[in-house]
Amino acid sequence: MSVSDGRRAVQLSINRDAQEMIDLARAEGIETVWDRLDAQQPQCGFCALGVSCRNCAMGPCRVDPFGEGPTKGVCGAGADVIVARNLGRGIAAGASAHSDHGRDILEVFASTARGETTGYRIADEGKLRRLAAELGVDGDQRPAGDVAADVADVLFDDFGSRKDGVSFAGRAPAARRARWQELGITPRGIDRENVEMLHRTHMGVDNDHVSLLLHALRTGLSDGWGGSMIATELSDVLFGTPSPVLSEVNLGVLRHDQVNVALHGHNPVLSDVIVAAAEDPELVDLARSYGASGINLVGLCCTGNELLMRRGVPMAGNHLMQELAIVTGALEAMVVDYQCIMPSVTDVAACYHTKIISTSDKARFPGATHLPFDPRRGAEIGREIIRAAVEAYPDRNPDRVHIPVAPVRWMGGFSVEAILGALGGSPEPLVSAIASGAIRGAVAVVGCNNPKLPQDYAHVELTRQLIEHDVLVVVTGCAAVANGKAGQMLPESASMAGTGLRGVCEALGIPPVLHMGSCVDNSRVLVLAGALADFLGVDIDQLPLAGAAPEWYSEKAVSIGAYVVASGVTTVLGVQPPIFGSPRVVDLLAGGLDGVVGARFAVEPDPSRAAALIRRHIEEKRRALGLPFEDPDSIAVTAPAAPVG
Ligand code: BF8
Ligand code: SF4
Repeated sequence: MSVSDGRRAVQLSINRDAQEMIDLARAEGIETVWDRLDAQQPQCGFCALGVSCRNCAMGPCRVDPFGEGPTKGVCGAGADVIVARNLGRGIAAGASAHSDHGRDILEVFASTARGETTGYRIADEGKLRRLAAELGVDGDQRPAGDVAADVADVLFDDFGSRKDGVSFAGRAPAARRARWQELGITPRGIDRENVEMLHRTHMGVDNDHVSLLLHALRTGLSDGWGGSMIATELSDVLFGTPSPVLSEVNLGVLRHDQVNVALHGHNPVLSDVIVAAAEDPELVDLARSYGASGINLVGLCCTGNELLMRRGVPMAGNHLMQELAIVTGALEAMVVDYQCIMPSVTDVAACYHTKIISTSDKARFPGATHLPFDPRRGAEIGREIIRAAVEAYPDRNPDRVHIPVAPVRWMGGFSVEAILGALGGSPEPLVSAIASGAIRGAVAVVGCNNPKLPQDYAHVELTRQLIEHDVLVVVTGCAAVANGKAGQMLPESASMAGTGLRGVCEALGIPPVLHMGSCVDNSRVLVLAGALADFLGVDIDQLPLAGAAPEWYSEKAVSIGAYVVASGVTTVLGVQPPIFGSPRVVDLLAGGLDGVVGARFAVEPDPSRAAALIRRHIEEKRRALGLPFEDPDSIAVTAPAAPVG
């Protein structure tokens, strides 16, 4: 095992919990993601530029964007086609991941409607009936189960090929829908767009990079306004629509004296029944019989966000904390569903008493205990999992337990319903605060951690500078967890904001950084943007909004970027996507797209520069809307609070 200590822990993460655990892992000879990144150096330059292709057996091929080597693959594809095809396939993988998660929720929802599940119920009947009305299902005077069954039928059709548009695309402003129609990128069916992306990228199908990229946007839209939105909306109906909730975050949420169970992954269908099982008196008594004072559930990544949003479950950490949570020696079990779960967790767990419990037949982990999820036995499986975790407690070695820090308080639960609720039921107060300039605009800071960057630095610094300059920030996914750890997500964090934003937050009792949920919940951001645009009678691209994915790593994040931009919100990426082997693709995504969908991508790894770029963009939008604006050219790059390391 190669355990590199080339870079000091303080260079790898801005958080003390991560730094201490990285040092401990090194001392114990346990390999982590940073060691493996070092071992991969130098990473392939062709792949980094997006100009390698292995789509067929005449290849693999790579083309030389500098013209010194071959400029065409064996089939004749040049850099433009290869880069666009690779990007399209990445977007299809990301959109498929989100949308298959959406389908899983839909299946449990449909089974619950038919009374076939245990441990599930319709938690938000009001939302169910609102969805029914929106989808043209008769929701009045009928039992909730019947309404839910009909809603499920309508949404199952969104996955197929029978429709001209997925149901929730109707939520986008009329001007946006007209633009999609004109461009031929209205998402028709969720599976259809993804399959068509794979078809088009087979050798010898779509050989035009512009056409490929447009379909890539359509594929992304089938995620944002399709699969992800279905996941969010039905999770709200099944598990409750989030409302503001206080909780705690970082590795300090683990308890010395309790059975600690981390729920990791993305899908709340199982984790929700586990929450109930952890309160089962028989299992709590079993934990006590082993000398523990109770059962402590904590979240990781997006399953953690789902549980925080609806249940206030504490959050152990984001993406780069999954191995380090095990290194605390305090984790009895890590229950995993799917997505973003490193294959290495079983290797790290093998060094401790920690059980990895896999729960999805789609996501198997050699070395894990597999307790597959079945909604008909939901409650029973939840108890089996908690029992397995409790039974690992006697094997814990107290001498190896190291819980590095005290937790930080944070607030989650800002669904669109909760935000509108805080505003008194209408977007009007937010719109007037933006119109007056008290709030300059709003930015969604989203996405992952990436070991190529110091963990959380870009999230926290970008957010710090935006709120300081009166830009409201909404967050999801691992970005949210970063901001939470930095203490930016409490009502009292309003003191970190500029005078205008601070005043609004204090008046409403909300943080300047609003947690909108997991990554599929970026669909909430779309709904909010659509509601603001509708309220003003404009299209989304006219609003003073932006997106940022400062530390993204996953294909899902690329899909999110695609649908956010295609919905009219310019987005800044902090990690370079593999497109720079084709100047034409770069020109289109970072420039030409503005004339097509009214938004574009930018790449800026430095958070201070990214903040300046976003603020200039927001002021441009304000100017175009006839609102008071600051001269964009006068906005300078601000020094960071404290450089990392
Ligand atoms: O879906 S932010 S690292 S955990 S991909 Fe993954 Fe990225 Fe985290 Fe959630 Ni989203
Ligand atoms: Fe090479 Fe073309 Fe096959 Fe890709 S599709 S591997 S570029 S021959």
